Amino acid sequence: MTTSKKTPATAATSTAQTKDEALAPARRDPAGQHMNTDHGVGIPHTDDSLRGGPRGPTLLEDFHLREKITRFDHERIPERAVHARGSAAHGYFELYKPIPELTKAAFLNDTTARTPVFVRFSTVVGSRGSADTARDVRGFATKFYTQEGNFDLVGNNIPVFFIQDGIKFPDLVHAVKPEPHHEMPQAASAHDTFWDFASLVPETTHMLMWVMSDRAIPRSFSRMEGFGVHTFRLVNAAGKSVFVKFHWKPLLGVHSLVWDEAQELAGRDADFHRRDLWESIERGEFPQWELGVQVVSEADEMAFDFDLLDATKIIPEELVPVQRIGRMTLDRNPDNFFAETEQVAFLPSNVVPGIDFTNDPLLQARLFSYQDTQLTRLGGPNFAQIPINRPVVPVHNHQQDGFMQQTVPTTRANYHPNSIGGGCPMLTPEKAGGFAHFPQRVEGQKIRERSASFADHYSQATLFWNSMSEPEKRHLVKAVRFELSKVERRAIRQRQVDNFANVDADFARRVCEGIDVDPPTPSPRKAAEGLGKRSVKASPALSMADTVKSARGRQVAALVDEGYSHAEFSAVAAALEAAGARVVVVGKKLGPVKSGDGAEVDATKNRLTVASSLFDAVYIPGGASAAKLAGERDVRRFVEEAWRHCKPIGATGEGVEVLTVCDLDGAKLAAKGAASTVDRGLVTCRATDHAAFAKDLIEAIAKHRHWERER
Ligand code: HDE
Repeated sequence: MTTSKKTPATAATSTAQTKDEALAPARRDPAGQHMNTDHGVGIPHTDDSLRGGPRGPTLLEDFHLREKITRFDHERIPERAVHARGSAAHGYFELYKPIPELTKAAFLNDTTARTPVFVRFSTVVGSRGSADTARDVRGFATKFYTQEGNFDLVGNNIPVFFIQDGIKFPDLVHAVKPEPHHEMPQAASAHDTFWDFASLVPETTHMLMWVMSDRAIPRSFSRMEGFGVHTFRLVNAAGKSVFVKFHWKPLLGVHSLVWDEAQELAGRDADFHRRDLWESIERGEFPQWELGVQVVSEADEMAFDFDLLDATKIIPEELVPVQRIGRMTLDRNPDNFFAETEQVAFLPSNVVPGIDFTNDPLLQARLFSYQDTQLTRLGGPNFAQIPINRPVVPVHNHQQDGFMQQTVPTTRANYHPNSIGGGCPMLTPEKAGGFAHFPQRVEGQKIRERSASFADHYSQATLFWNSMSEPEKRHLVKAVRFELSKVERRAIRQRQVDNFANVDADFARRVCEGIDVDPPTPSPRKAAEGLGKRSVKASPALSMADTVKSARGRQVAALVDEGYSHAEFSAVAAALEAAGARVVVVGKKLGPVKSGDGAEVDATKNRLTVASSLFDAVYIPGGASAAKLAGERDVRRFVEEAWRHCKPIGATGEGVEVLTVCDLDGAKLAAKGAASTVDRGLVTCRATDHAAFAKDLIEAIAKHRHWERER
């Protein structure tokens, strides 16, 4: 990672490092080293405890045994109350063009800088050991180690939140977590307490639409969007402020799994997303996102038909376009999960000069909560000194003591003002990079009251529904029916469908099918007050239908057996790999598989451990192997499952015969001698020229899924 070529002239940045350099002294490499205790004494023997004779009692004086067991006993720290399961990566952010008119933040004005970042993705509801593919919101938290201090953008992959005021967060989380009497279900919102709360709190409706949509089962972290959710402020050097929403736009587009596949993956590979992130970085396929901003002037604060301070609302991109201002690349996996991914502490209150808060009542509560939670989770107030949390600029202040202080202050003057220490550390004037809060005018009576401008809980839920493609609508309806089918209390199901009747009559009617409720009647709704009229009826940007489509990073399972055609396999595999896909050879057994034409290939997976759910596409080459594959039940299952999950399937030569024994809803296969034939993402070819076939298969893979197969 390179350092900024230009360091802003602030007192605080004089000896700043990159994050990689900052982590260097904390790295502990045992290579070539002898083992010793925590107090530095060499350990000659670690396999037997100290005993009074070979069959005698263990002696208390065995300090090595005691240290080893005590350290083990205390290896676990409390898991995060929410977002417990996460995976993270290091990377950097690069700015496209300076934006001094919007903000004075140095890292948003220096195109020569590579600002180090550490990003942690997470699910919200499940425990640390739960599965990656649960239907859930994903956390998308980014720590920018800027030359002016840390900026933490602690966002989600969904742009709105369930509640408008932070005071309801404990209620929401209690309701969605496993039920208190038996701690079930794990990592799932499909149970009574969640839908009881949701149906009683209609402000959840908009977010419910997102969580029931395919957005809540992403294909990978690298294929999901990120959002800062709240409206923040940017402040420029002249002290002028604008409102801003932050976005992360994935360069690979936004893509999701199908629900049946997500459930199967939870068993096949509970680490599906974690592994994808890790392996793609190890392979050098670095996930990338563009940072986008939606900017609204102070004058337009009340111009929209929603309140900018209400975190259950988006600003439709068609009203305020997203300006892409820079790009983030994740290029390095952590050295150690606990030290980095587990100990990282994100604080929405970590901002740098030029970025500031608004009065969003959800954001305001977060400014307190995250600091507070780390005190227990990381054992005291010195958590900011843990290597992964330290800024890359040196820290000097009079905070002191507390559990696990990691620095040794040498000054006698631990207060301000002082003369004994020469007045140091000196204050950092605003002009030299000191943070000055935006002087927003504040007045009002102390009241516990929600603004009337927050009262409309349905219009944007309707906007979301109206913006979906038909397959997306279908999936959303199915997801709600799945969840409500698991709700045992009929009254809760009824109340929820009555709420959904306010979103769209057709949606509510479709949701009701088969879940034993009466036809929905809309629940009472209120209109928001005191707002302008700027709005849209549909927002194409909300749909995933027109996202970036690419074969890059796609995993293709090649099903081979003895006698496969190496000529066909290698021609197609080369074309797929040239398009950025990765071909994984799946055999009956691991190891070398002999082809019918001399060469051989190494099966790195066998059908005992993998299923089509782990891949984006399936390819079956021709050769004598085809007859064997056609006779195998697990091969038929592999192909039929890929078909059901709407995945691209390709076969060449005799490989097409394998498809004839599979139930593929009568899909059209290539006739004898025919070149590439395509039917609903099923690409087959019986000719010898495979260029057209490979092109069609790559196109089918880039499309991600072929929803036209769904019944
Ligand atoms: Fe969080 N949230 N949250 N949250 N949140 C936590 O902080 C909280 C909210 C988000 O990878 C906790 O360090 C309150 C919105 C992410 O380490 C906790 C409220 C958004 C992460 C907490 C919210 C988020 C957290 C648990 C309502 C999207 C994981 C452990 C006022 C903008 C960060 C921790 C990581 C984690 C509190 C609402 C995102 C308990 C009180 C809205 C990505 O402090």
